Amino acid sequence: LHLKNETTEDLDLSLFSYAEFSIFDAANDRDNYQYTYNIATCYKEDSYIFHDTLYCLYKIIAYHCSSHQFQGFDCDREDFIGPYNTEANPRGVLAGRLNNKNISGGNPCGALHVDLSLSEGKEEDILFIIGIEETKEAIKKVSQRYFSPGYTEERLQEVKDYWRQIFDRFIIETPSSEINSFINVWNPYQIRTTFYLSRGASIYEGGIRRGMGYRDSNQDTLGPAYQLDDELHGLLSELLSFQYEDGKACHGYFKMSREGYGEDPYSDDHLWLILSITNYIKESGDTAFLDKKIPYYESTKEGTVFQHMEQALEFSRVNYGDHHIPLAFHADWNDCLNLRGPRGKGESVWVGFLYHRALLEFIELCRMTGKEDRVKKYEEDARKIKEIINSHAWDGYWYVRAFDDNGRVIGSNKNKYGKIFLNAQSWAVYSGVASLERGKCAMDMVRKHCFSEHGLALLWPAFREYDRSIGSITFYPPGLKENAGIFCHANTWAILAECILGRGDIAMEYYMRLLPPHANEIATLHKSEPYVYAQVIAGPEHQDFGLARNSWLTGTASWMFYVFTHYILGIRPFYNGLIIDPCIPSYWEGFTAKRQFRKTMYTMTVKNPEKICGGVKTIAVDGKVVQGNIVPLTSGKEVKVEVVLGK
Ligand code: IFM
Repeated sequence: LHLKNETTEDLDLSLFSYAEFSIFDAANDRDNYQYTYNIATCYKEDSYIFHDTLYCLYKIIAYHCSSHQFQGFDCDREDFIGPYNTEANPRGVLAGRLNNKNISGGNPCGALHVDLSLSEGKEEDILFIIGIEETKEAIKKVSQRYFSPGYTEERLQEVKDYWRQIFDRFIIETPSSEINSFINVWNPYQIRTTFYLSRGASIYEGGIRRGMGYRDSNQDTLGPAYQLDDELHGLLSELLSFQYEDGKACHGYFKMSREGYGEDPYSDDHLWLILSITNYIKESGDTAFLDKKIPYYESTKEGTVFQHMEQALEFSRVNYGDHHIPLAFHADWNDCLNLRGPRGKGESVWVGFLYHRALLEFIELCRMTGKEDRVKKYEEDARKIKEIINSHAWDGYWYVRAFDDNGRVIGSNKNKYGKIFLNAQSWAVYSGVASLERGKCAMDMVRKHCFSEHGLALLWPAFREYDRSIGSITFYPPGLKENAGIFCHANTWAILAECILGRGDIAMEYYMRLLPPHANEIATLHKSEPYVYAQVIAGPEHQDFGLARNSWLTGTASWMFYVFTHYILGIRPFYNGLIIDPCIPSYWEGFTAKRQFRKTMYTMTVKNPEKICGGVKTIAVDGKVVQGNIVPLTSGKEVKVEVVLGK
């Protein structure tokens, strides 16, 4: 804490610190009071508060201390906060004195009372430390180090430098200052968080409930791939080790116990592997990863990464329903579309799109890594699923979303509720299944039925009656979450689809609706933090239309970064170079970007003299014009790229 007395008087101040301790298992602390209230130990010894409950089992001591001598302390939350009070008006602070009482049993905390005189114009640093170590000797050593002059500032500088070198890997300057600050700082910070935590632990997510989500973690690698090298390799290897021999994957897993869950498969989990692995190889050039051997989850058998990928595709190839569309199983990306039914025949058109996209990525990978012999087979699989979807799933103006166990269509104009689903249109385009004509028509219908001032609703109209054969989506209130909420994650794919269609103005409009700083203007309605993405915003059919919920751990973060940088700016790592293919709003005059790719830093200037959305006219690399729109790989440390858009 840095204090400066800017008043014209000398001040006598009382400072209070407060840290709640967990008894090594926060969930148990919260719901097993008969135990936790009778086991806590917390006490003052020398100038420390120690909390060593269960030291015998875990050999960990938590502590709290200050660089300044303290006049008083509390070790029990009830003592410090006081009956009927909260952290907003703690009894200890109101009374100006603490109880100086050790506890044996109770609700452990560390609170310190430091008195400080600060004369006019003076400033002073006060350090409060909370930490854990194995022994009291270690605690003393560590804390004394932090108390030595300059040490803490140096450590803080290290943290700042650490983030600076991450942010410096991708710095942009566009005509929008909000976008610049978001892409240069906030979005990279959030995608790092989701990379580590998946949908595990946050104020909205109980870590022990879900652990690492399988589909989630795969998607969480897409955005931050440019920031991570070994760690990305590590996470992908871990994900592959939670895949079964037949190709399906666990739905989630716990890192420390290595337990996976979800034997009853979801229809999409395994397919995301193809997208995450190909993205990793394009970014890193690490084709050797394909030969790495990794065991399957339920057996001692190992397969190479390439074999794991083939197995994933195989699972979707052989598990199809009456229309030859992939089986829906328990659910697909939409956890709440539960279509399997008693016959197990529900089909997911959306998984068909994901499967087709995965096939295209895999075919490209085979071509670029000398595995030409595999190409024909997968091209044939891709041709088949594309044809099947186009003949069974086109509804006239858009693609349907699924078929239930009885073959009833979902996401059709014939339905009363859920006539059109956003994902079925955006993925029709992204997957490469839709023709340009159908793709444009489907996305126009999205604009007509799902678009709103706060973003795109996941479907229209919301379900208003419980329907067992469609699943839990039908019991959410209309406009919330998967039942026609503005699911931010799914909005990213609409932006992507619009870029593929070349409609940069629409893509930017959708992007800006969800950009968190935009929420500053509607803060009292939106309620979520204006510097992170939230999972969902209440949709137009809900009374709180515009209210955001579940910020931080959402796939929106990774995909937004990916879509903005790969598709709007159009800077896409590829196996043999950096693709430049912007799809920007026509009113932008251009932008600049500094982007690390492999070992090289690319400084790019993109000019848009004709005020168009996309289409590269010329690219010059270090002053030399190159053909096409791929900046070739180089061993150089820095490369200058000048791009002019034009017809
Ligand atoms: O796709 C899921 C995700 O895995 C967890 N949150 C909800 C999403 C949509 O159902």
